[in-house]
Amino acid sequence: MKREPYYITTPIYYPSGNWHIGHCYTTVICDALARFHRMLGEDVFFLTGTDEHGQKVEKEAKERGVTPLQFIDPLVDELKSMWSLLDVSYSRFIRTTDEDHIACVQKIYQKLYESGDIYKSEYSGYYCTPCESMWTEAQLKDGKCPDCGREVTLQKEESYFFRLSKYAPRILKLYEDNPEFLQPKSRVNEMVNNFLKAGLQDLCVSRTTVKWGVQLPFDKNHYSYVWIDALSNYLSALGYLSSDDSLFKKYWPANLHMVGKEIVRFHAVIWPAILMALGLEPPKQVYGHGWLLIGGDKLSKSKQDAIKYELTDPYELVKRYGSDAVRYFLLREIPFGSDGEYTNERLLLRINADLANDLGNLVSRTCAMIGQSFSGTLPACGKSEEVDLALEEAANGLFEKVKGAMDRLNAPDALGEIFSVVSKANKYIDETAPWLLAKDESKRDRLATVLYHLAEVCRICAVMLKPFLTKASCLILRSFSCDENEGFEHVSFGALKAGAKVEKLPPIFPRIDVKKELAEVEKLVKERKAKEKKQATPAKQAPAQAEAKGEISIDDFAKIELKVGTVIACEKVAKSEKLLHETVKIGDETRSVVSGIAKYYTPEEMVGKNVVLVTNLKPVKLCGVLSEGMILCAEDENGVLSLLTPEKEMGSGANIR
Ligand code: ME8
Repeated sequence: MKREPYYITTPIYYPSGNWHIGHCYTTVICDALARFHRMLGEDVFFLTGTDEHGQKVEKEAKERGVTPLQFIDPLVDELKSMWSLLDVSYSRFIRTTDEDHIACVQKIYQKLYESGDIYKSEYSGYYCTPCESMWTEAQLKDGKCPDCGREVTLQKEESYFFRLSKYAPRILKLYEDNPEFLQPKSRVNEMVNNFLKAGLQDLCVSRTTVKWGVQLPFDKNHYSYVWIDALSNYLSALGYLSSDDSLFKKYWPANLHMVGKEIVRFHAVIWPAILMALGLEPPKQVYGHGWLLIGGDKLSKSKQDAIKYELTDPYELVKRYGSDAVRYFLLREIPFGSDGEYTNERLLLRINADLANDLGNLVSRTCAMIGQSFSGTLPACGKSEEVDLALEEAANGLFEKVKGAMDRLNAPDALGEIFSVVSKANKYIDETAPWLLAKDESKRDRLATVLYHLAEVCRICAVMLKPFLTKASCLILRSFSCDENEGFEHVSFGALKAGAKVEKLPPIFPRIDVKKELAEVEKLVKERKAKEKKQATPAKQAPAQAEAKGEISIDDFAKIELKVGTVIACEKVAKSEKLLHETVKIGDETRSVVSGIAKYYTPEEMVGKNVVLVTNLKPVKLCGVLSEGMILCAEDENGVLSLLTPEKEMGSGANIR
């Protein structure tokens, strides 16, 4: 039987680092949907990745004296490890620096150029020579460069443009003919009133000054500029325009692009226009979800400082409460399509009320009672009474209700349905009082029936929870000797066989002392902030001057301070496969240094080594660890690194000239 294809995407993330729980929202929702559709037996392709080109990355890398890829790679590693911590089951992680993506983007540009949808014109803007950056009038600060505060000059730059204006009427028609295309409905009004009604402007899609992008095949002086490159990932990941486009044929048009509301315009206006120009169908749906807020504002990287004592770091949250609890909060707490407030207290209250009390108690009581009264073997179900039938009915109706909610993409409602059955089962325990039945030998059959009902409800709820709570659901299924890999084949009451082994479970969600935990979190956040303040880089320095290429003078060379240092301690950087964190003694001073040599040296090998360092580089944070210098290495043609050390024994702190 042919399995229905289901193609779901998240936006591709900017490799900005400093990840917060808001970043996890889009991807965790998509993961729950992808898992749900897999369990329905569909053939799911779930795409996520990183959006790596552009001026910002080019500049930041330059300021740090590294290549854009050297700057980005550790951040991409971090993001991937965050998804693995949160059990995100993507089919492909695409990077816009992947070769197949670049080749596809070049073919898309070529096609649009040949069809006349891309044409050459002029872009005018304000140019800052030292920063090599072009700004719009609105971006200027008091008429000066917003980055370095220096004078800018009005310049015209030759650019290519995409004929977006041509497509406005067709996009309006797309909305009219397909009410499902853009959801929730309010976003349609935003797009129509704020953009489409007034007509669209053609879009600048190339630059000559920003070179960290995809080179245009028909004009080598030009590089892709933002959205065509980024949006095309949804096609390039499927092999569109490549020698093997079988995935594209199978999965396009996408079922769902899930995006945050701030990027709906790009996905619901620019993207369908590009697809129309390519002669392709638009995606079936774009959903613009709301934001996680803190104190009423969007939780974002730049707002981190304003956050008082809220812990927003996904690594720390997962470490403290487990991935299921973090996933559960994101999927349950925020009314779908709207914004929702994030606080540690709300997270802890959810964990205690729903996971520890309701679900945890139901499962542990059921397993414990089967253990005590039937030596851990599931008894056969006797004749059902009215109270049992009501519970059976609730359990039997659950799949359809959850499916209905998930068809509307509404994970909070889906979880609400599951937890309503969990609550009913807890109430059933109170009503049937199995602890009393256990004391009366004549009620043994009744006890068996009650415990069978509870076990079945635990099993059905665990199956339904699999897309959401990836770990706890499997633990529950295993404790009832069920196959944790099953889909939704057996979600009606009565599938559990009497005689199955039932194992006692330790508490899957231990109850948290909220007051104590909040105090600990506050202390942790305060300590982190104090540490960050101490490590903060000096006031933003003027960006590196655009130096003449080629030869440098002896004065230029003298600007680089090189010294010998001794590594006195070394460890792996937790969030990266490539980085080591060394503590280096340089004369009387001790510095924290991060270097990308984990593939070639173990931390043990590094300790005691005399190394050569650049000591006057601007400090940076790599994977969250401060680096106050760069250890020098030789690199062969295969990229293998070898440390530079003085040929004779030299004391630490010796100058290099
Ligand atoms: O926009 N609450 O990438 P990005 C909810 N590269 N979601 C949030 C959030 C918050 N506080 N903060 C961020 C980009 N997000 C582009 C996309 S696609 C072709 C290019 C979500 O790293 C945000 O809404 O800024 C978006 O869905 C995702 O994180 C990535 O955002």
